[in-house]
Amino acid sequence: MDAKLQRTGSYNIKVSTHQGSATIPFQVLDPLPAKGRFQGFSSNDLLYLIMTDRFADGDPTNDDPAVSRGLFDRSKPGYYHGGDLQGIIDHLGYLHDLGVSGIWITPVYDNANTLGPGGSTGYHGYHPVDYYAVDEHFGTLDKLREMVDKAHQNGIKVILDTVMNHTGPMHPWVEDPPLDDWYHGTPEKHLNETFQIWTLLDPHASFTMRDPVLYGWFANELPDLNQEEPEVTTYLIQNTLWWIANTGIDGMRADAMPYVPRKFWSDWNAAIHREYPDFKTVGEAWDGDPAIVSFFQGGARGYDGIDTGMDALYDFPLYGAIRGTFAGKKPIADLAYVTGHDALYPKSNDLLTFLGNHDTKRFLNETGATIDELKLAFAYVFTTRGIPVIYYGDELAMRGGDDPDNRKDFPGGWKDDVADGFNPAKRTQEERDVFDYVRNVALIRQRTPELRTGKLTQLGMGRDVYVFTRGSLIVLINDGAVPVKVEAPASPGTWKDLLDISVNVPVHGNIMTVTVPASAAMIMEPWK
Ligand SMILES: [Ca+2]
Ligand SMILES: [Ca+2]
Ligand SMILES: [Ca+2]
Repeated sequence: MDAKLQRTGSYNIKVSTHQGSATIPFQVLDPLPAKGRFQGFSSNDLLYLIMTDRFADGDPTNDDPAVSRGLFDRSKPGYYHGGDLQGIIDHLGYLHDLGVSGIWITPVYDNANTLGPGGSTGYHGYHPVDYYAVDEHFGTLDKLREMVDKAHQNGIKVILDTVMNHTGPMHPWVEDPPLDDWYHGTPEKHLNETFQIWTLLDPHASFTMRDPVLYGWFANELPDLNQEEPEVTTYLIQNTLWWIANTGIDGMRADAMPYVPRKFWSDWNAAIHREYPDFKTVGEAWDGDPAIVSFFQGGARGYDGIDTGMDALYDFPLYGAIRGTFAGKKPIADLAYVTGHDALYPKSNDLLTFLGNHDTKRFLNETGATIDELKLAFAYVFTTRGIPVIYYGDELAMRGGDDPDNRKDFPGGWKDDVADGFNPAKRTQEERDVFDYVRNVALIRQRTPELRTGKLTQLGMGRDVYVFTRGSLIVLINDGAVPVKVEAPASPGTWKDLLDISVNVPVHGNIMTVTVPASAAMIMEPWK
C-alpha cells in the first residue's frame, strides 16, 4: 500500500498484492466544527439510556432491510424490532420535557446481517462486524450526525456506546485476522471470560487467575481483541476518534471496561482528551464493591502505576443498595454505607447513578417492589451525588424481567401501538403518576444547583429514614410504612419542601422538627 495522507482532501489509495492492484478513492476530512460539540457531561446533567432498537420506529423502511432480510420480528425478544435513529429524533421533545440533558445510546456499529451463534441477532449493537459503519436497521452515518445535531439543538448531549473488548462472532477478522495476534486465541482455542474482576487488583493473583479476565472470550463466544498488540490499539483509538470527529458526540461509554488491559484505557483516554479536552468517557466496571469499582476511575494511579484516564464510572455498588433497600427489605442505611466509601474514588460526583439498566431486570420486577418505592428510588438518585441516568421506560413504570424481557418496546414508539407513553393524554393512571413524579424531581434538580453540585453530608440514617444535605438543602427519605418524626440541624427561619410547596416548617433554635410521611421524600430548602 502506498499512501501519505497529511492534509484534508481526496486521495486515491493504491493497494498492491502479488495478485494485482486496485485503486480506492479515499477522503480525509476535518473534524466537525467544535462549537456546540464534544461537550462532555457532568453532574449538571440528567442522562437517559436508550436501546435504539427498542425506543421508537421513526423509519419503517429500514425495519427489514434487503441486505439483512429476516432479522426483524417484533414478537421475538432477540430480533430487531425496528427502533432507529429517526425514532430518537422524533422524540427529542419528549426527553427535553422530561428534563433530560443527555442520552446514552447503545452501539450503532454495523452488526451481522445473518443470524449468529444460537440464532442471535445484533439488535443490541454489541457484536460489531464493521467498526466504520452504522447498522442499516438504525440508519446511516448522516442520520446519526443529524440526530446528534438535533439533540444539541434541544439541549441534549449524546453519549455513544463503544465496544473495545471484543468483536462480534461474525466479524470477518475472525476468519481472516489482519495479524496473527489480532485476537486472543481462535474460535477453536481460547480462554473463557470468568468475570473475576477482583483478581486485577490482587497483587498475589497468578496468571492462571488473571488471564481469563483480560483475555477470555465474553460468554465464551465473543472474539477477544488483543490490545497488547500495538496495531490493535492504534486501530481502536483511530476508530474512536473517527466516530467523535464525524458525529460531534459529547461522550463515550466503554463497554466491558475491566476485561481490557488498563494500559489500553490510559492510551485511549489520553488520545481522546488530547483532541477533545471537554469530552468525557464513562467505563462499565460492574461490581458491587466500591473498592473494586473505584480502581478503574481516572485521576489516580493504581498499584500498577496506571491511571486509566476514565472520567466517569457507573455506580454499581449504589445500584445494588438501591435495589436492596427501596425494592427490598434491607435498611436504608445501606445507601449511606455505600456513599461512605466515596473517598476511594478520585471523583465521586462523576459516578453515574441509576436504579436499573439494559442488563438488569426492571426495578418493579424485584419481588415486592411497589410504585411508591420506585418513586422514592428516583427521588434518591436525583438528589444524592453523581450523574443520574434513567433507563428508558422506567419513568413510565415499565415492567420486565432479566435480559431480554427488560428490553421491551417503549409504548407508543410504533405507529400501530395502542398504548402511548409519549402522549400525556394517553398515559395510564399509573404511568401518569410515575412520569409526573419523575419529571417534577428532575425539574427541581435542574433548577437547583445544590442538588447537582452541592456537598453531600450524611446527617442520619436508620432502618427506614435517611437524612442528608446537599449544600444548604436537607433531603429526608422515609422508606417505611409509618410517618417518622425527624430532628435535623438547620438554620432558623422558615423552610419549604420543594416536592410539596404547601409544606412550611418553621425552625427555632437551630433544630428542624419535621414529620416525614410514610413512603415519602422531602427536599427542604431555607425559604425566609
Ligand atoms: Ca425502523
Ligand atoms: Ca447489519
Ligand atoms: Ca479482553
